[in-house]
Amino acid sequence: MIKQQLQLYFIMGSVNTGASKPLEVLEAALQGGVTCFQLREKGPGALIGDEKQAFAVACQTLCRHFNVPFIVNDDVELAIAIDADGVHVGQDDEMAAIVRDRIGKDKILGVSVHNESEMLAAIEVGADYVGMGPIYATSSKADAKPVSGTAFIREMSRLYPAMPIVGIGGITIANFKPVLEAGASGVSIISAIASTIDPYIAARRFKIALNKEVISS
Ligand code: FQP
Ligand code: MG
Repeated sequence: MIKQQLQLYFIMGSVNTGASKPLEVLEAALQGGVTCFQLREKGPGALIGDEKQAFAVACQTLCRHFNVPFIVNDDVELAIAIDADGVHVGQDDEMAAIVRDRIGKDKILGVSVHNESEMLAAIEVGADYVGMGPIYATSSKADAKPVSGTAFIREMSRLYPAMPIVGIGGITIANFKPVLEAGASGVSIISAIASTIDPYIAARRFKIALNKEVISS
């Protein structure tokens, strides 16, 4: 179930959409077939406080309409306040074990991992999926770690096949295949959907290409 939902995991904040309106971009991406959404409202110019919460609720409403899980990045407080479907945390955020306690076992918990000990810790806290990256060079995260490639996905998916993996960082329609071949259930996309002229077309193209991969594998 969660593995299918990770297939085309769209991530966006109000600062990732250039001249386009964020909610219009999200709606287009949902129409194009993204299977999960993470609100990542951070970086210069990001909304805060009540404005962030109102934007989050608007995104959540759109996601509900398309039956797509709505995940909040970093901000556990906000996720609980608006009853989001889940939270994604990295190693520098609130500890995953505490987040799991706060959100309960029925919510989706995603954790970023970069090595096997972080992977084991994520399994132990009952993470529903792990994010791995940056697979390729990315411009969406100023403090991104060095590019990891797909080797770590390959290794972890072999050792821990029950834990769903999503690849993130610099993924495009031209380079996503090795991520799935390495064992990821899906790919996370920011720019290649949010920063394009037509996010509907971008999402649709990903969707069609991903479905082809599933059939041929
Ligand atoms: N994987 C994923 C997901 N989502 C993310 N936001 C990250 C990794 C990165 O805390 P983190 O998480 O290292 O950085 P930031 O909070 O700046 O995004 F798997 F969902 F694709
Ligand atoms: Mg984080």
